[in-house]
Amino acid sequence: MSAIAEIDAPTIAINPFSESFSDDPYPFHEQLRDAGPVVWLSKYGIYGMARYAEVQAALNDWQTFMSGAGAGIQDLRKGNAWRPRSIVLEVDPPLHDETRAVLARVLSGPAIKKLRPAFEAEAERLVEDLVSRGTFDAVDDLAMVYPLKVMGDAVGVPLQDRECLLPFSNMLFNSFGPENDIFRQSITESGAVVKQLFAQCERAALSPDGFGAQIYQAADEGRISADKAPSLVRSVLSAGFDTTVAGLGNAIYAFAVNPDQWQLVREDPAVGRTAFDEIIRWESPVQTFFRTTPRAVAFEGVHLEADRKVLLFLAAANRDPRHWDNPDRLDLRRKTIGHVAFGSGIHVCIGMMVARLEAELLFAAFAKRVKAFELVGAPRRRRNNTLRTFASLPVRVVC
Ligand code: OVV
Repeated sequence: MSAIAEIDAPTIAINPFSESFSDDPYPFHEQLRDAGPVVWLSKYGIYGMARYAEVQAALNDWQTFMSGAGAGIQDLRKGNAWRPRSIVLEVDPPLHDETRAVLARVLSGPAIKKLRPAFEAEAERLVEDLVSRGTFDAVDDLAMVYPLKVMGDAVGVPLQDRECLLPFSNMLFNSFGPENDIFRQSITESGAVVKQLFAQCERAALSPDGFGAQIYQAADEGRISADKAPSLVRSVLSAGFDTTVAGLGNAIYAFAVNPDQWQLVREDPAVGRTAFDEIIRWESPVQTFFRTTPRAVAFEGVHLEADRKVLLFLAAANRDPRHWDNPDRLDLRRKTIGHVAFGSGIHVCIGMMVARLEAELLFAAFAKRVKAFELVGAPRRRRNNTLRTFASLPVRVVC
């Protein structure tokens, strides 16, 4: 028995899924961090953690903060969810390790290296076109276009079948949060989308040489059972598009409002290769994920009840002044190792090398041609229960 008495988590009335929180999460993040290592979010009856040390520790303790009850606010062990669970994100070992191993092989370093020539050619082509236009929307014309093209090709989704990907992800990332206005709206807007997305996970719908086909091959080889292949393809389609759309849009915004930092990218290719990690530390595409307590837990001297959802504020951890110097400042020379924008631990983003490659090659293509990005209209955010992303980002490039 511990000699130290456990305290209850302090209660906070903040609604992390409200419009005002989404408009500007950072002051709320500070309140959450300052309230304690663990807080009780009374609006939803869930715990929250927003400090770096605790978020990092929770991500690395899957026995205490499990994923098998879902990565959203809903406990997938109870009731009927609108979606089947992810068999990699929303499971614990040992099943997790088997499915993860298949994706790890498909998305391995050598596999990603092979994508480079095609990704580079497409980055050059797209950026050349955007630069010749001079003014464009960095969301509609860039952040949505590039991942759909290069990752769509890599997975093996036919060109004409890609429109469902972003509406599906928008809804899925909303569905990790509560059934609020934006969640309901994204469901109404995408009635047909779920069907299309699920159809796209079938073997016959995928090209014979992409990541999708390779997942089916793993089933042929007996490394996973055949029924798991469509579900793993769904994971790749769910996680591999809207996240990078958000990250790339946030990147152009970051460069537009920090022109000195864009100069660093232009001057030093090495900065360009690591810039994306600082950008997603600073403005994290995936703001939050949930875990669940499988039993009553003592954590950092705080008592947590069993079977409670725990909201991990990845984005708040990434700006915790207890861990980072001057965290609100975008500093592309900073050592970003340890940021949790890709998560951490056994569920750490398995596609991160693809995301980094997309960013690196786009930044390099722009660096050759563009002195500065200027906002030419008010950026508009796309509110989402999980993602921090833009709906529109009108920019002009100065050459
Ligand atoms: C990281 C992530 C986001 C959304 C969906 C999934 C994973 C999945 O595995 O389905």
